[in-house]
Formats: sequence, C-alpha cells, structure tokens
Amino acid sequence: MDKRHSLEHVTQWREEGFTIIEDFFRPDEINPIFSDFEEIYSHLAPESEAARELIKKPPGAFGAMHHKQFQNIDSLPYQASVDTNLISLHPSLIALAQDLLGVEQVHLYQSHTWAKFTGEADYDQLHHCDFGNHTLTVPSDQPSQRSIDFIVYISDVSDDLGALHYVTKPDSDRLLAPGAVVADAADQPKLKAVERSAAAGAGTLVVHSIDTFHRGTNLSRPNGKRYTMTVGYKAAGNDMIGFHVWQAGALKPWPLVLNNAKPEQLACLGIPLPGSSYWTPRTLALTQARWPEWDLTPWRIAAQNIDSDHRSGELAQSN
Ligand SMILES: O=C(O)CCC(=O)C(=O)O
Ligand SMILES: [Fe+2]
Repeated sequence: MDKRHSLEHVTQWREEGFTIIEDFFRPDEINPIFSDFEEIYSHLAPESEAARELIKKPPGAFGAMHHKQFQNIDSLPYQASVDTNLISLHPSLIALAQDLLGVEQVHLYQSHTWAKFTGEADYDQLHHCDFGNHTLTVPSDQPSQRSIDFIVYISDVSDDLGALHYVTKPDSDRLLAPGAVVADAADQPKLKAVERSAAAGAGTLVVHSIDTFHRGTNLSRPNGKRYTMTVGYKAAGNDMIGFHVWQAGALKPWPLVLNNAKPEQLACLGIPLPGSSYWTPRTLALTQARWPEWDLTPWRIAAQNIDSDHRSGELAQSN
C-alpha cells in the first residue's frame, strides 16, 4: 500500500482539524487532470477585460456565499479522462481516509471538480463549517463518525488565487466555545484575526472536516484561475452524512470508473467486494449485461471459490 501520509498528519487532523500535505499527488498524476480542466473550463473564464477586473469590496466588508461562486462545478463521473475519474478513489487517499476515521471500510460521498476565475465572482466568504449541507444532524464527537473534506489542488493555489483560509480547532474552541461549529457576525473578526492560509502548489492535499472553520477567498491575480477538486469520505454505513446519490446519475459515464477501478476503489462507491454474498451467478450475469466492458473477473473468481468451498463442505457433511 502506497501510503503518502504519516501518523503526524492523522494526529494533526484529529487535534487541529486541518492537515495540509504538499506533493501528495505527483505531477504525472495531476498534469492530465489539469489538461482536462483546461479543456472543460478554461473557455468559461470571463472574456472581456472589464469582466476580468477584480471585484472589489468596500474596505472592512466581510464576504458571503452566493451562487456565482459555485458555477463551474461538476460531480463524479466526469466526461473527462480516466485520471480525472479515478483521482478521488486514489488508493493513497482511501488509505488516508481509513486511518483518519480509524475504520476499515470508507465511502466516497462527494467528488467535485471546481474552477474559479478572477472576476467571475467575488469568492470571499465568511468563516463557516460545512456540515449544513452534509448532514441533517451536527458533527459527531467520535472521529469514526466524522467525515473528511479533502481539497485536491489541480493548479497552484496561492493567496492571490483564492487560497482557502482556515482556523484550527484549538483556536476556534478558544475564541468561540469548545466544539463550536457556528459563528455569528461578531465572531467573524475574531476568526479572521487568527486565520491561516492553505496556499500551496498543485498536487497539495488539504484535509479538514465538516466541523472546521474556513472560508473561500477571492482571486485577485489578473486573468487568474484556480482548479481544485473537493472529495468527501465517511465511514461506510454512516447514514448521517451524505451529499451525492451516485445512483441518481445513472446515465453519466460510469464505465470510465467501473472499467478502470480496482474492487477496493469501487467498494468506496457501495459496490460489494469480491467474496460478498451479493455476488451470485445471477447478479454477476446481470451486472455484466448492464456494463459489458466492466471486467468482473475478481468478483467471478471469488464467487466460484465460495461456491466450490460450499460444495466441498456439503460433500464432507454427506460422507
Ligand atoms: O474553495 C474554497 O477554498 C472554499 C470554499 C468553501 O469553503 C465553501 O464553498 O464551502
Ligand atoms: Fe466551506
């Protein structure tokens, strides 16, 4: 297993809410995804000089969330290369999610591409935690019941290209209240005074959760662009947390994922592992008919082994 994190990253995430791992992804893993973003999004950058001009707020004004910030977002599976389709199921990302949550089986519950351009919107936000649209409850006290928000940098994300700003848990606990996940207007200057920047190069992985204070910031570099992906993991079976319903996009290009992912990656989308009692001659045949190009060999072999074990057990019993 190609682990790209250390115990310190796990401890830092659990204690501080954030850990940032530079160079988590190699250039050869990021470059094809960058090319896909260029192909899909670059023509959407504001065209006129005037439109590209930095949107300025009055001095001292705070940011806000509004829909223009969320243009240029798509969700898995992508009409793009296999690289872009598989990065949110990268084995090293899965291994990190397992170690952070301390569970064996994790579930990918969010995967977005997101392109931001200078002048497209004012991306400056208030400090917030993301739990509002990830759960109908509130964030848990147990690490295993938390969730992980990964942000993957597909382009360099410097401060003039809208780097996320964040507040560590010890700081928000001290300034607001222990375990606080909501902030009012009076809290904003306090949080802003201690915020840190997640500025880093392409290939960086920012790791936080739905209970960590952070905010998007504006892009100010002329003609600037910021390409990132947002990837969410939770423990499998944690029904409190959700975002996408993968099944609802049945007509999207799932073969790009199914035909190229390993069983352990597909298990993160709710597809039973080889050896599961789900896989029978009937489900295997119907699955193959539904997705003709998906190589079901590992699932088929495991089902045959179970079947022959079962039969030899029956023979042993009848002797
Ligand atoms: O894109 C970012 O840097 C953060 C955006 C954000 O926090 C949000 O939209 O919830
Ligand atoms: Fe957020």
